[in-house]
Amino acid sequence: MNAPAKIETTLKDWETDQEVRWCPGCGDYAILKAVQRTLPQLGVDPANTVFISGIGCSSRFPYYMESYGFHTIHGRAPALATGVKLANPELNIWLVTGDGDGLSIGGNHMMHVLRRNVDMQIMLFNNEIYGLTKGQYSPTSRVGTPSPSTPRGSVDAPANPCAFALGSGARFVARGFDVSKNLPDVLKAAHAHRGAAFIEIFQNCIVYNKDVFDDFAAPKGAEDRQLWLEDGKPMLFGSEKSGGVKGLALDTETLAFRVVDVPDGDWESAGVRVHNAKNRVTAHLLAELPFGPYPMALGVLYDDPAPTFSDSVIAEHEAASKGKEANLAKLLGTGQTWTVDGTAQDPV
Ligand SMILES: Cc1ncc(C[n+]2csc(CCOP(=O)(O)OP(=O)(O)O)c2C)c(N)n1
Ligand code: SF4
Ligand SMILES: [Mg+2]
Repeated sequence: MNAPAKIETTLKDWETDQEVRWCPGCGDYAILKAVQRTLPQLGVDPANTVFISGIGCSSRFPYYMESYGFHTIHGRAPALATGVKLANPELNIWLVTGDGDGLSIGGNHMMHVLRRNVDMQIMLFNNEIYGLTKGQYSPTSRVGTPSPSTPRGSVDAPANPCAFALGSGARFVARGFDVSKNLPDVLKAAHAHRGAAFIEIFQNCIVYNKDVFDDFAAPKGAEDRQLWLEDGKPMLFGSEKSGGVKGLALDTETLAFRVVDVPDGDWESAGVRVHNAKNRVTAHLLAELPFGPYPMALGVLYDDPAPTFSDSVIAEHEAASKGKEANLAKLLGTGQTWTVDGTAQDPV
């Protein structure tokens, strides 16, 4: 299959005339701009691009993209998107979902789109709350989150979206956050991957879960609390200006990462590991790194392509139909058939 010709667009070409109905200051605005800024760099054609969402504040996204789009039903965007991809594999599909839409009601559908490896970019806006329905706790809310449905604080352990994606068999797993300048690079990497590319995007719900990501997303001291992964590069964070450069080394006894100091930039002597995005084991460790003792692992955690669902399904259909004529009437008359006599008034 030839790669589609690159199309020249600008950010403006991806904006719609719809009134954007998110609360002032919502992190969704920054994600929208990041996507609208990234698409021209990818050279993709709006006429060949589809944004498909479920239900939630995040799922209003397709209204604001000048492309094709479906605002579907709660949790079911993966099913719709799978159908769209099979019907027209040339389309560039972006699925937009939230932590509630994608991991509560739609958790099951999310698992299957990932394990089937349907070729699309999946952006899960994680604000750790149900924004649209006025702030109930979600499957990613931290223990102790007070909400209308958990007035004394939630008691259940949160799901980790990236660990969920890896556990479901995803071949691309990445993380970013709404206002990060690196978000476009994460989106570009996801688009370059053939297959289901899962991106968790931390998003500030300024009304119902304000600033819960500030511990790592706030600009002050960010270099100490964010580990931006780059394939083939040592896993380093911090700086000489802050508490010194640090890195992640693998403890082979406990099979866990540990934070090590990197004096004089000599990361090799400090035992710092080089990030290998094809290593599924370290991807799991990075997804599960507890924030606090460790920095937040961001960027591309895992990227190891495998055959996609649409390619395999289409190849199977082509092999099955090779040399055969397409004749629906003949097909319907094949095998066991019945002739039903009688009428509604005089049933047999
Ligand atoms: C079948 C069904 N059940 C429940 C709802 C109510 N509902 C709408 S959005 C939503 C949760 C959205 O949360 P999330 O996906 O995190 O999106 P956010 O608003 O936070 O972006 C719920 C429970 C619904 N619309 N349909
Ligand atoms: S409720 Fe939260 S997520 Fe929804 S638009 Fe407002 S700030 Fe954004
Ligand atoms: Mg949410």
